[in-house]
Amino acid sequence: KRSLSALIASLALTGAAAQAANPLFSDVLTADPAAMVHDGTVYLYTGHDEAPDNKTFYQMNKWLVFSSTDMVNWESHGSHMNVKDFKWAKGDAWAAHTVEKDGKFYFYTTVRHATINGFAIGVGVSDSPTGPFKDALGKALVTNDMTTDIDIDWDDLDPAVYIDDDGQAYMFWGNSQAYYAKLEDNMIELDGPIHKIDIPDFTEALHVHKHGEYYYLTYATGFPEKTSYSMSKSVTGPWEHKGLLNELAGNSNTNHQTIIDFKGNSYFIYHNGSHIPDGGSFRRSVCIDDLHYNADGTIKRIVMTSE
Ligand code: FUB
Repeated sequence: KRSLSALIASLALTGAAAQAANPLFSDVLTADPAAMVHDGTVYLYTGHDEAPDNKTFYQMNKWLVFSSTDMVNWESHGSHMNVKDFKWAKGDAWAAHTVEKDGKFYFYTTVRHATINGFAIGVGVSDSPTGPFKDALGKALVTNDMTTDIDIDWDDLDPAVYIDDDGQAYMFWGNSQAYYAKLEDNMIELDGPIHKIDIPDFTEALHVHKHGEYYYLTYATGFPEKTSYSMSKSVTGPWEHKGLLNELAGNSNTNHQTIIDFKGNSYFIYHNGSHIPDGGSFRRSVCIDDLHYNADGTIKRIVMTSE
């Protein structure tokens, strides 16, 4: 491994964005990253893999939050929410996403519902980006019985929220079938119907961001997962498919991304199974790599780095 100072010096020479070595944290397992830029700081929300090995399945009970003002030095703020904070859920602190509106922070997350079959989406709320967050609704925002036209119980997961330039918030989510719906001004109710999005080879991990005049819908494709993306001039589509953005993330069958612009650079944040000595599909680690746009708005393939 290169030392951090050597890494920063070499990045300065090549003109690349300075960032910490991958994987980001060696002392804790992190998965399903979602980043929010707020007041000159990046807040990184992650899940926490607790499976003892890579043969069983996910064991995830709480979420973690970290912050940085330079993408190199990261401060841990511990756990901002536990799946037990959602009294109506029975476990599975899976992928989540945070946004800010009018000084409040909303944490949209996947959990397994205790009484309605399948996954569901809950909302936490806090006055601080680092929490603690509390259950905003006392019930799920979306449950599996609200999207009954697809006969699987895991299609209501991986929420990602995007607030458009006019202040209207949209929530995207799904597995196998992609969905979106408007959110009410209060951010904790759906405003109108649930729409389907048809994108090729969609698996999960929808994420929406805007750069310049384009909206980008990125998502996990296939299994083991790569990352694909589509572009549009509107947050509600139609989406034009642009192909692969990232290859298989080393040693992990999932590849869950979030994309931000921060202090003049763009970043692709994802997870892989590179944790030493026992990383893998159920023991994942968040990584960060540079993301570059072409002049026509398309995105260059991500070059994953492992040191
Ligand atoms: O972490 C559990 C699940 O794995 C997430 O909800 C998916 O996006 C995949 O990363």
